[in-house]
Amino acid sequence: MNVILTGGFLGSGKTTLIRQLAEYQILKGQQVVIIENEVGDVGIDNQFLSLEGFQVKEIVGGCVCCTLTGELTLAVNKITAEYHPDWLIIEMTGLAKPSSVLDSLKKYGQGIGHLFTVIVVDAGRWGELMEIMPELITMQLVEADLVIANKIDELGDGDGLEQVITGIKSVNTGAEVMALSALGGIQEHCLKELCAHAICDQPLCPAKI
Ligand SMILES: Nc1nc2c(ncn2[C@@H]2O[C@H](COP(=O)(O)OP(=O)(O)OP(=O)(O)O)[C@@H](O)[C@H]2O)c(=O)[nH]1
Ligand SMILES: [Mg+2]
Repeated sequence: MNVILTGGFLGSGKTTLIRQLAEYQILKGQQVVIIENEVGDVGIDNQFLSLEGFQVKEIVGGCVCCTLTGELTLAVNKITAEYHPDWLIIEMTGLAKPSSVLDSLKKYGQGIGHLFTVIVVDAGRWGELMEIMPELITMQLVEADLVIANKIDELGDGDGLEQVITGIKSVNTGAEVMALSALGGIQEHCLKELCAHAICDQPLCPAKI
């Protein structure tokens, strides 16, 4: 089971990405389970995704990066034992810091092949968010294997795409950056590349599925 841990600030486009990613993997004949974590007692994203036919497990009422880290590990191990899917996609809350989740999954997660971290950035609000909450955005970005610079359709007069990419690279030199607009539909070659990266220990390896 390969795990894609997805993070990024509130409203950056995590669910919009995950919906298309899971759909692509299922079309390729692979089994996918999604874990949705939401701070409130009622999960919205998981309800929509379940209605759309995806296999979704919800963890609500707290954040998997702090109070509910144990719950996440238990859920992952249960999914491994019961379904053993090809892919497990985890959506963290927008305020989650991925490092503790990664530590916990690496120590206690069972049946995990590759563990790949994708951080989604709202490119249209890059300058604003880096000004208002640089610590959180930085803590998310430093753990990324791949950064999705999303909402490039919303790049306005402020930051240009080059500035956003340079900013991301200055925080995490090792991460790949993919710029796109998830709302308009992610191109298949991007989804293919993302999946290939997720199961490859080398950066920029050729697509495998
Ligand atoms: N303009 C634009 N809007 C987008 C894009 N991707 C997502 N959105 C919109 O941004 C809003 C938030 O998207 P979500 O996918 O729910 O974001 P999220 O990161 O899962 O949000 P939370 O789970 O609440 O943190 C929705 O209204 C999406 O339709 C994009 O590429 N461009
Ligand atoms: Mg979401």
